[in-house]
Amino acid sequence: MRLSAVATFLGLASAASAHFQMQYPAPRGPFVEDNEPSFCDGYTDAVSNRTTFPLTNGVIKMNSEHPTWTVGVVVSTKQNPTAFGDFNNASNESQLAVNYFQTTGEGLACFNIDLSKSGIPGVQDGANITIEVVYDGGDGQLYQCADLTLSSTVSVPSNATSSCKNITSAESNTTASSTSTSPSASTSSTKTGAAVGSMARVPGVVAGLLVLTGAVLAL
Ligand SMILES: [Cu+2]
Repeated sequence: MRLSAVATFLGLASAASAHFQMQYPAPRGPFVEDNEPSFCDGYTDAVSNRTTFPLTNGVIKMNSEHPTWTVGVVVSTKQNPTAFGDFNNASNESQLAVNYFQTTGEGLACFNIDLSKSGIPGVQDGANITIEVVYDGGDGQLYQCADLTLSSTVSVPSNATSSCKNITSAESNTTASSTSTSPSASTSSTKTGAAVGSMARVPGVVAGLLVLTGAVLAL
């Protein structure tokens, strides 16, 4: 009885240890499941054979072994980022190129990454950067890194994404533009609200004048 309970627990534990694998661009080294909760899947140093990666209209292809998951992508512009802090800006905030979003589905998945719109200083044609994909499928945060050289003239190879299910990502630039849109939207709704409010006050003013008039007449 106890043994079968232990076996069931181990079975669940091994199923829960399924993670994710970045397929494109190539990660720093072969996937090591046990190291994925660690910085860059345990690969602490940048590789010399960097992937030449599109500055605009890039794609991340990965395999998810969890049915529901959250993913985001952070960027380091250091030549050899060796720790999580190397992916932060001077204010110690994550340099996000793809904002965290949640999606569903196991298997191959692709999402967009447009580094040219990330607004991160130093992200430009010819730059060496490192991306870290941060994934959480319910058993903690997991990390894989890819060392890149950005190019404005290459595009994603078609075979890199051929068998891929496209999913919608909330890129940081998309969020930034929707953020910049929403203040004007809320401003206009505030204006509308103010207009409605002043319209609503008019009858009160009129009523007050009528009362005054009535009071004057009564005198
Ligand atoms: Cu997992």
